Amino acid sequence: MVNPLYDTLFGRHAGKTTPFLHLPDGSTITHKDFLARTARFANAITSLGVKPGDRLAAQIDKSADALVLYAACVQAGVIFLPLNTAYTADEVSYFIDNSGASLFVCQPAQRENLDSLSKATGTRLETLGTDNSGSLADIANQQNDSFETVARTRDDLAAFLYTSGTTGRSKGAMLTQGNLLSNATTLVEAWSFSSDDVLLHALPIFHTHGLFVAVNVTLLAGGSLIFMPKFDQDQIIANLPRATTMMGVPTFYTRLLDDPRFTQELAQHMRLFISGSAPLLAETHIAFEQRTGLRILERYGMTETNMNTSNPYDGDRRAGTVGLPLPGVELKITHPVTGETLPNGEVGQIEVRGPNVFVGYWQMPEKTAEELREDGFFITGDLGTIDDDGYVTIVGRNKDLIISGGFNIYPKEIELVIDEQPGVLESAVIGVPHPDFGESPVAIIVAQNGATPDLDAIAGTMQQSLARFKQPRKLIIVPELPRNTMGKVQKNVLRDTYADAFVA
Ligand code: MLC
Ligand code: AMP
Repeated sequence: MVNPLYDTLFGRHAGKTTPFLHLPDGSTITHKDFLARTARFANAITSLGVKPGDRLAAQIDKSADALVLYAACVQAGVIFLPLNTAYTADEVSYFIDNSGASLFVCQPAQRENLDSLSKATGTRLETLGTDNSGSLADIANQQNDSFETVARTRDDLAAFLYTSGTTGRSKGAMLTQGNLLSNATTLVEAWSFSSDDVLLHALPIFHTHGLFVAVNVTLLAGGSLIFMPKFDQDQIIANLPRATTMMGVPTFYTRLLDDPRFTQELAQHMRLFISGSAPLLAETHIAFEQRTGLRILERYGMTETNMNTSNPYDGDRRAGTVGLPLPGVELKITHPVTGETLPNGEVGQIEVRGPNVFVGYWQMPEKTAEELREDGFFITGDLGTIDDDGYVTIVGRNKDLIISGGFNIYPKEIELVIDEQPGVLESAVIGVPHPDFGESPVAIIVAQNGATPDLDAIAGTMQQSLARFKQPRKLIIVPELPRNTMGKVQKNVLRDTYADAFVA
């Protein structure tokens, strides 16, 4: 194979006039047309001087062309770096600078806002809209619809996904062609995907879940996607009858359950509902089964590892567990201090090894060494147990992380911003239960002696520097933070104290 990822996911569909994308306006894009447009984009980025191994960063709205851009990068051997559209210019500038991207593609409306960033980093800026608009689309429209696929091996890098860290500094997780391919192959088999599948796609495509799981699996199986711009309850209800499968974060399922239109009749034809990226409460799993007669299949993954475990397709899908290690994935529970493997039933840190595990963080060898052991096991930072049947249950996290509606929020990043504000001595950001997002951040702030921090001004500053989903919905001033005898802030105490912060 010239380029394993391109050939296996995209090239295999050459010439097929069957639909690949069903768009919200009722139109469809066939595999053949998708590949022709991919070639135009591959020509376009190459004509701009982007070479194999270069990084192309994209912060663009979800659209068919956004997916084409991903395919074009794979075909041209360019490393694809998708970015959450919620990120502010401050956040984006770090990713562009750190990755050394040679091309940054943003939404047309953002060009002016991001122009100075592009000048400061020396990165070329082009734009791409959702409707064949933007400077990159203009260039692509002038190109040839064939492109000589760039040769790659499974060890070549295919994508960088930035993930924050407990120090507040984001790290670029480097994923190879082999990482993505092995996981897609495993999942097609594990979840019985076929060319008959029509996946209702409402996830963003800048993360593992929406891109490397939902899209790659469907491509490999030869199925099609109902490609929706975002999760919209009415649209989901309207499109369910045409779908056979759906993948979502738990918020998708709790929102559907809150909707009386989501009935057994509407859902019963569905082959499979899959949940991941955040804990699906056992009560949600049970309520879903009571409503529809179907059991959600919960799986567990990470940016760095793709998917690690899954409940069985055929067999017992156990509520509150993330199922069994996927074929080819080794999983063990270890002691957080000694690293020794613990017996079944004991809580420890979850470590995984397999062809799905990334190769390290971009230009951060020390960070890589802290989490990726020399023997190939990756320390996930999640805490869990394995039972005697091999089912894994996640019971907590060994990392200070909040997951809100499937988006990761690292408290440190927010605390660093708050601590710099006038009148603030220190802060602690904690995640507490939220009825819609599962978890949501609350900022607990201690004032400097005699000062009264302006909470509105703090919220305003956060708006400038932090994506909306990271901004705590509640800021609370307290006289002091609870500390243990070592002086460490006891976030568990704060989480208990403010557990009801979002209870209606
Ligand atoms: C949007 N908002 C969020 C938010 N999403 N706030 C907190 N957490 C979120 N996840 C903000 C909006 O900006 C808006 O702000 C307000 O909340 C209400 O917006 P909404 O319209 O209700 O939200 P919506 O647009 O419907 O988005 C919610 C969502 C979305 C859950 C559908 O966040 C989503 O698609 N999440 C999926 C994330 C995902 O794909 N994760 C996979 C990571 S990969 P305001 O100012 O208007 O109040 C991974 C590996 C693995 O984890 O295992 O899969
Ligand atoms: P990310 O870095 O965005 O890829 O998020 C990965 C993290 O999401 C994991 O380390 C887990 O903490 C969490 N996660 C993913 N899937 C599940 C799940 N099914 N149940 C609980 N947590 C999950």
